[in-house]
Amino acid sequence: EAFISAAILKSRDSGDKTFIFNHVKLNKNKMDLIIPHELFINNQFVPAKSGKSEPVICPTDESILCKVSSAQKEDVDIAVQAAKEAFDNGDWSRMNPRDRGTLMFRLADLMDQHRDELATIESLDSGAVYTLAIKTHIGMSIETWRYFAGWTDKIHGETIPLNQARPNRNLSYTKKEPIGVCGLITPWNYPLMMVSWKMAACLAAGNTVVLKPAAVSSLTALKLAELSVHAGFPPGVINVLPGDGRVCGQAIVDHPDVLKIGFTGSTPVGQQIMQSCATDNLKRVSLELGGKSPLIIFSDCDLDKAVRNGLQSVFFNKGENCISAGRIFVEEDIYDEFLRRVVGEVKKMKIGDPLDRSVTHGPQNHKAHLDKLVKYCQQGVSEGAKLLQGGNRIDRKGYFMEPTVFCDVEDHMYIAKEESFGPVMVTSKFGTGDIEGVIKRANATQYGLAAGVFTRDISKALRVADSLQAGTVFVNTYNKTDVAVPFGGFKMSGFGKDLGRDAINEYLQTKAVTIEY
Ligand code: TAP
Repeated sequence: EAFISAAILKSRDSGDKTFIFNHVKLNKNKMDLIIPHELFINNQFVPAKSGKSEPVICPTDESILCKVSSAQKEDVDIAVQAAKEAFDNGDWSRMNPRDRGTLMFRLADLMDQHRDELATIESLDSGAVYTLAIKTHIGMSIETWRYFAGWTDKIHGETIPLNQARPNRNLSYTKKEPIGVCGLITPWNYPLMMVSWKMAACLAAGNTVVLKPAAVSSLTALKLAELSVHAGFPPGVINVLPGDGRVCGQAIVDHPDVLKIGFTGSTPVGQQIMQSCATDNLKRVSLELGGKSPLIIFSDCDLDKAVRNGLQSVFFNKGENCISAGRIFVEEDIYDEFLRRVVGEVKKMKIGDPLDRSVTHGPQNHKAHLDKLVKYCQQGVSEGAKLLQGGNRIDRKGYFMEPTVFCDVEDHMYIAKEESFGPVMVTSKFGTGDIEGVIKRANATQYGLAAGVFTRDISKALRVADSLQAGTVFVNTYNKTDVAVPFGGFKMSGFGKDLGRDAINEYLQTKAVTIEY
């Protein structure tokens, strides 16, 4: 049972402030962890008004790490009020954009100083392998804050020439203004990174935030909130409400003072959110949703590279990766060789405690997800797909799933159409030279998040990249995302971009001012 107490922490930034909050103290991974576990509103950690809290389960050993307060509608009302006050009347709204950037840089520096602690918490909470958590979950989060901090003083409009109706002259100019209180709702696969992708862009644009992280993995979002106080963010700018999506998430989506929703999650929940946004106050909305990304491997590729990337395209972060290659199409003449090599590599994967530096495959995020994956594999088998490797829960404590490889998967099968969001490779072959045929099959999905192609023929690669209906296309690589490159889907994978310059525009509105003189 975790130790819970009120504590006084010296501000690690200035040394002269104290910040008092309830927290859980754990010693894991040879370090002391300070984990806030209450709602974060107006720069204070507070329990839910109802007193409700939910246990946080460690997927590695199924132990309870701590209990986290669970926000209800009444807590949402208080947090939105705080965010509105900060936007309308607080220091944030009066701040020079460059000072806003300075705060964000300072937060990034604090995250960097706490990188090991954040990565350990992420690993315990989500099952992410520690080495990956350091580099990607936390590392890319830090880069994201720095990238968007750099945008704060580069947000500006245009001057537009008008017809000069004599005797008067006219001038129009545009301004890019923040929208107001934004509700951000995020999933559990890269908990801190999904939060950072949205929140950094949203704050850089000058908005204030009410965030609902995924209920099952909310600890690093709360740690970020703690660090934001040390960084010096004014009260009400960042509010973090762990809680149930149907209760807390829906209350944010329905709130009349929230003017924009940034959502990452499943397509059905995204559709529900868009409907709610339309019926209430016509909120703006950006949706990063599910995917079933095709990866096409031609026989003229660098096969070593294709095997390496093919494995990463599926098993990276135990498959809990929105751009994970949901279908791999391999040209007939290298199909058997590709599968032989892939299965050989999968057998070598080290499965175990994600805090062990030599482990490459940790537990799935939570039990319900693991159960879904096992059923997904059973359905693949029952429909006649050939199971080459894995397919079952591993017989040990924790939510471990065998890395799985299916072959000879036909287009009509469930596993060819639906996302697993887990470590399940779904492979099919295509006829030698049938470029048009494989493009058609790759595009025959409701989703359009990402896609990939491997070939040494650059013209073929670019022609295929042009034809793939996806927001991100990788050529001779996979999973290579960067904070400066816009990220987001086509079709039912949603709309609106995270990352890059495009993401800033998701959180701005354009005002045109016309003057006669
Ligand atoms: P969801 O079940 O859709 O949950 C996402 C978030 O929405 C969670 O915080 C959830 O709360 C909340 N939510 C649920 N119902 C809601 C409602 N009625 N109103 C407001 N919020 C609500 O997805 P998930 O299972 O966490 O994540 C997996 C899915 O996310 C996959 O389909 C994956 O492809 C997608 N994903 C996409 C991307 C991008 S960038 N496109 C990135 C990562 C993941 P709870 O905590 O209660 O569940």
